[in-house]
Amino acid sequence: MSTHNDDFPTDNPAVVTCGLPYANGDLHIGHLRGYIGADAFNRALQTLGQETAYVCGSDMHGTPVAVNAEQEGVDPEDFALEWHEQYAETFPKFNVEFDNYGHTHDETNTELTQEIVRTLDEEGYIYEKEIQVAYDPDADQYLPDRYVEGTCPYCGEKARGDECDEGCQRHLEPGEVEDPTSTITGNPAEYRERTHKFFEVSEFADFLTEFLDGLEGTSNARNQPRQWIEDGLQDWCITRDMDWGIDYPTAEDEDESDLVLYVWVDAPIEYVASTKQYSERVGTDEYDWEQVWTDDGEIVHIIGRDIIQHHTIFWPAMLEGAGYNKPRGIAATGFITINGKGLSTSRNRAIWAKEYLEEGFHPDLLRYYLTTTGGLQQDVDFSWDAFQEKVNGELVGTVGNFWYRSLLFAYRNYEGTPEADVSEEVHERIQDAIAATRAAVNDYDLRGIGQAAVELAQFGNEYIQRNEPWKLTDEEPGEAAQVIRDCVQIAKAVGVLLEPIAPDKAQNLWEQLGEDGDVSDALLEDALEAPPRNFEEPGELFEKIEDDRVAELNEKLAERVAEAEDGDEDENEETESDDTAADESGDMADADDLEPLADERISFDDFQELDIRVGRIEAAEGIEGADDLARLEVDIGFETRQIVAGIKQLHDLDELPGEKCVLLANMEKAELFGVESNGMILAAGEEADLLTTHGDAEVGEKIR
Ligand code: B3M
Ligand code: ZN
Repeated sequence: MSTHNDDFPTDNPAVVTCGLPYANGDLHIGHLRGYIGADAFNRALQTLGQETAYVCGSDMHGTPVAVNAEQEGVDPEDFALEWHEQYAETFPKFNVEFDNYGHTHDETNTELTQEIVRTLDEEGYIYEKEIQVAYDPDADQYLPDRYVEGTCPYCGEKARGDECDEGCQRHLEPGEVEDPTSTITGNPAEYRERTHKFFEVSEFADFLTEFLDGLEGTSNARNQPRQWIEDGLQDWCITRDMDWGIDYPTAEDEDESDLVLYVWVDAPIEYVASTKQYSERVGTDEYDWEQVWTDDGEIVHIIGRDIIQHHTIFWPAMLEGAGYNKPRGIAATGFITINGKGLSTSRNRAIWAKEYLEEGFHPDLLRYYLTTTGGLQQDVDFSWDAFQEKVNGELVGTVGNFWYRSLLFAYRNYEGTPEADVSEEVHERIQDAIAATRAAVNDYDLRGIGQAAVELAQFGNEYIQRNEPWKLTDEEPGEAAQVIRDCVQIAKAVGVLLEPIAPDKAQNLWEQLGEDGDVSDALLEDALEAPPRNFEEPGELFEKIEDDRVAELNEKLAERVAEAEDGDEDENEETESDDTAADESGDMADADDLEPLADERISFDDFQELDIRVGRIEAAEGIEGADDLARLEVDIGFETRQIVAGIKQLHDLDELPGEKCVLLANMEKAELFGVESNGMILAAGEEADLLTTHGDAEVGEKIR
């Protein structure tokens, strides 16, 4: 990872933020994935001893809110506030604990936004330009952003207003959407000339290139923007013809502007405003927002992958232009699917926050599932079956089982922690787990954090099994005490390490061990501190999810999706993307979008000429200087091949080693960016979905 930074923990205060949810609808698993991930990451930073604040707020403005409020016939402010309050109540139920949760329409954000825009203006980064703006004559209304739909000029996918949400994910400027129609009346839009304000993003190309060189976080967020800079940066229209939003700031002697700021101006500023509110509440001695944002703070943004451009281009340019500090790390989450199919709120194929809680599942189970399957960057598929398997296997079977048997044994035989020293072996094993956690945090590797804890519990189970203390209590009481002393220490360490992911469960364990205070205040090193001498009889902390429960949940979900489909039949197929840290992706390409089938037939002999083999990826790394290319080492049985593939942006390269793949072994050799490619990996579609085998085909076997 390219970084010029000192490792966490540093002496500077940090702030962790999460993309602001639009205050316009129910929260679901796609949202939760981001907020839980960021919360866990923030907690993990704290276990390293990093001073941090975790802040966020509701995104109240823009057409995503205005359009929905209008549909319900309510005032956008009332509409957004109601959702805001609901979000503020819901997050803590998932142990997502923001130090401050504000909203973009509050005074702090309004003032700060206007101040920042004024500064950008004074610094000469804002200019006026006449542009063509879409207008609906029947509705007698301009059509900013989501009021207009059409075709993306870059990739030809259907786009709505300001985003190519189903295609290339680019931000689209006003007037860029081709064949625009009004979403209010369905009429083709007219164009009218209007004067708007522009922010000179193009001035920041060199700054942004350097900024990206030092940026930490996930590879998607660090790499994608390079391409956009290479393609040439456009200036950014920062005003809109609508009432709902923050007014464009004018000088005292000027008339009030009839333009509001584009939602993407004031939304990220809420990161700063929310930090400021936190600082004001606890006092600047305790946490100084100005130090963080203008001096030497460590700023980490966790976002959805559909808003990378806003956070790696517009936002740092704004911060630089206005004299603020820039983010140290940006992590962007991947796709989320439900039973292998794209999450879709309109099709009711989603797991809703409310529903999960009503089903009575503990929040830490979902936290565990989402963070250990998805980390910060990887795609997540949720199914109740996989959820059950993970909970029953890892939480009940490994962690819970180890905790319970260790503490119960200790309680029954010693009324608590036996009087003995922790063995060298166990001390070192815990130290290794601490080191693994520390490294994972610095790599923005949330899965690694969970893994360090669970693997330690696994070690604990093996340790008991291997030492069989139950056989020792009578004959070798000293040895038995030693083994159980070790187990109690491992149990405590697993609790400390698992706290970022399962904070309630870790706290329960903490209390069972007779510890005072909060495990969330513990540092990683505390995993090595002895627990109190005495504790009470422990209870089990995790409960198995039964099969009939899963069957019932599957049925409910299937019914719901079917109902939504029935209701949809007469209507035009509507695909919906989400306004959240989540991404939605359908699993079936539209037949219109598919490449036509080839007319010409080939002979079997022709096919035989293709030497297609099963391989296993052994190593994968990005090729320096090439935006899309990765260098892979692929074992094909006889030998290991070096292959160059255009998958750098599309896959998490760290995830590939160990994966089976399919490759064309007798492809002509080629050299790309000075690296020889000896074969070709087969993949499907724009996202380069890698082909693999599903049975037990061995590496090297031929495909026929
Ligand atoms: N409100 C939601 C989204 O596009 C948007 C995020 C703002 S973050 C500053 O994911
Ligand atoms: Zn596009």
